[in-house]
Amino acid sequence: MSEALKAFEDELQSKNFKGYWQNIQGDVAREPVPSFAPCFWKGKDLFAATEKAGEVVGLDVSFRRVIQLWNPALKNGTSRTLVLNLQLLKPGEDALSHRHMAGAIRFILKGQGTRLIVEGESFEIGEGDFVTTPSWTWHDHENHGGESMMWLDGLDAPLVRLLETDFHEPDPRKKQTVTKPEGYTLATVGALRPSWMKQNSIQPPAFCYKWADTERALSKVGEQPGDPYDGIVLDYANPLTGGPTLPTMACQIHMLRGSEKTKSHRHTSSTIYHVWRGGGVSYIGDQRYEWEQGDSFVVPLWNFHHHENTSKEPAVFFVMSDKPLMDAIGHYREDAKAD
Ligand code: GTQ
Repeated sequence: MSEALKAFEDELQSKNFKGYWQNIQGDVAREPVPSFAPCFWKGKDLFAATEKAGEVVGLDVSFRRVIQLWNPALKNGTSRTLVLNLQLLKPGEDALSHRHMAGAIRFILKGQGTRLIVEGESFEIGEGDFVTTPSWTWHDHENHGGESMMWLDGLDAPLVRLLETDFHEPDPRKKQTVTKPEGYTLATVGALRPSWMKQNSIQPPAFCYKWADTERALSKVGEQPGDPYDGIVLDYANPLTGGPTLPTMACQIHMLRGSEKTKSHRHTSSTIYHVWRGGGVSYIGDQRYEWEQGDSFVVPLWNFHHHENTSKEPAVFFVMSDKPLMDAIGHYREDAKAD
């Protein structure tokens, strides 16, 4: 570099300018290179850590007793936009009410007898149920049953951190008063709806999707070809619009039939998988991961991936991705690997 150019660049910098030529890459073809790698978390380790947290971490120390799946390449989160956590609530415990800009979902892994209260409605939850707490909705959890409860929390907190829109408010009431009758939302946002009710057009109403319904749907459609890349896929749809679960995340159930092997593809959304049932193997980029029930892994954007159910029994994933974000800004691209 000439002395004159160096002096010019220094002068630019002193005035908070930068010459475009100072960018490292030239006018060359490029495609996404994620800053984070695929990562895999063993369920046995996650459950052991969470149980240990149950012994040594009280709700006075942590208002949510949560172990986060921390991708080592990122400063926070499981992917650039989403985080998957495991939460434990012991019998007799209340996780107090608050609300935050981050939208959240729960997928219940273990236990019965807990209630999630969201925006004045109490949802009774059990294994396999899926509940949304959209952005800025009051939510508290109470375990008045006899069993410890564990559920996956999925949040768009890393995205919120990136956008710096992190409003957070503890509820002065500590716990919400239940103001809506049992089954209220189910009865008001389905195919039959009170015509005067105006709903938020961006955020869906908080909703509980029961495992029995998921299982029934899987059994009704499980003989169909499904998706060549993901097997049988059920969307947890926004109950009002049929759109994605939340504006920032799409949650799904994927089922691979016995011995099913999917084709390989890649896309600009990043996907987090949790193995809910079964065992098999996934290939992500140049990594190979063998999985069993309880394991989790993340597929960063633009990594080719495919899955293989190595047993004769169905395998089921709980899945969340940031595809709605990519769709909203026209950045979604998908590419199949040539056979
Ligand atoms: O939505 O209550 O896993 O505030 C971590 C922090 C869940 C929640 C977590 C939270 C929540």
